Amino acid sequence: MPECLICGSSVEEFMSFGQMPIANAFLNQEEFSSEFFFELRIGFCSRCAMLQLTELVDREKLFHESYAYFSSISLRMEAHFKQFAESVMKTKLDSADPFVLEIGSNDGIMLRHFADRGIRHLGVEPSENVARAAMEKGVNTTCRFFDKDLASEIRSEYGQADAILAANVMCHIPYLHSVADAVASLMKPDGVFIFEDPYLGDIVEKTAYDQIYDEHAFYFSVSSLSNLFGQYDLEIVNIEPQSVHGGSMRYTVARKGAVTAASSVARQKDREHSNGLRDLATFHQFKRNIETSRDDLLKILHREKEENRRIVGYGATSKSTTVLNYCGIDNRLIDFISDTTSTKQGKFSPGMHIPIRPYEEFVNDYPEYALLFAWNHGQEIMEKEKPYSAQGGRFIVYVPSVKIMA
Ligand code: DWN
Ligand code: SAH
Repeated sequence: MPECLICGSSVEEFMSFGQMPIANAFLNQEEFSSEFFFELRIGFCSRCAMLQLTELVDREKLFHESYAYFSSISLRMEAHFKQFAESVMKTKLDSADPFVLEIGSNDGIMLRHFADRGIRHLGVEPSENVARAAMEKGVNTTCRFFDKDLASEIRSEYGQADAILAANVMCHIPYLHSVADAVASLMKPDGVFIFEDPYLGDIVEKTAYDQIYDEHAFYFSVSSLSNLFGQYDLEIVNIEPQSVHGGSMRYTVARKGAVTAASSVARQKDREHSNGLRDLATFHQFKRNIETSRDDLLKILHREKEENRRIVGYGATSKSTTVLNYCGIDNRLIDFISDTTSTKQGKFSPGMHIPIRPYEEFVNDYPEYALLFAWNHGQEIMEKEKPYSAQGGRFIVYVPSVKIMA
């Protein structure tokens, strides 16, 4: 049995999604024959309640000079991170010359607000292309992977941080012990570490199995994270559910005893207990729900294709790589996937090799159906696509359940 990356106990591997390519490795035709595959497998540690991948891909294969995801692709995410930054500025930066560190700062979507106000900051971002985009916005960025060694270099150069921030990156780092240790040494005695990631409760409840792909080594709950931080004299002192990315949780971590933890933290842990998020049986049921979701989706796609309806994918998300490859959806079912990211356009989807086309091709020749891979941006997209719906276009969605929507 594989060992838990957090507590070393045995992990019960309850599901394989089969051979998978790298979720964000959009490719050209010449690269088809050398495409990299691994087995996407997932397991649950009953001892510390951590859901995790049991086969990991080297980080250099995932995060590099041509990383496909630019955070600033969504207006809603821009607004979300502006609010996040403003709440930190308002409540956590009352020292004389505060210093803010962000792990996984991508194209500067959050840190630019600190840069604009002249606040001392540093982004740690290993993917060079997105780091460059941040630097072009005036965001001070170091192009490295965050770990304990880098943290001690940062501490010598900048001193300890008032606030360490991270969004959708903690769950990407398999060596979380090094990160927790680094946070403990980099944070001021009264500093905070605030981070958010997709929440396990939402993933299970909504059968959002497409959150499972190579970059996401972990699927956090308050219970599993409390166990980790407890080992570094840190504790979760607040939690704030967020609606982004299909349901996320924002955690505020402080040194043990520095702040009184909000009662919502213990309450959420109790809720997780009663909702079965600490029980292996829940994940066996999750697997059955995933299989049903796949079967229901394939039924609709085949039925509509037999009626000669055109189906186009909407949003070449990382998540779509899991859905397409696990369900075996190829170019016979979907004509192309529309995406607004210029670096994805003209390429093909990992594994299934469906063409990625500019958004204008969707608008210029509306299909009967749009399979909504970017379902987590559903509200923003439905709003933008009123003209598509008005002329009879329909969305096929699969989270939280498979259905056709206007
Ligand atoms: O955790 C991660 C999250 C934060 O971002 C990373 N591991 C990678 C990435 O995941 P993703 O690729 O699933 O993220 P999104 O935000 O769901 O991607 C949306 C995609 O859809 C982008 O390629 C842009 C595209 N899009 C579009 O074509 N039209 C998005 C919107 C809002 C649109 O209107
Ligand atoms: N924070 C952004 C980006 C999330 S995508 C947002 O929420 O939109 C994950 C980002 O983390 C990528 O830009 C990736 O290059 C970066 N990353 C991955 N591993 C990392 C590590 N060990 N240290 C710092 N950043 C990392």
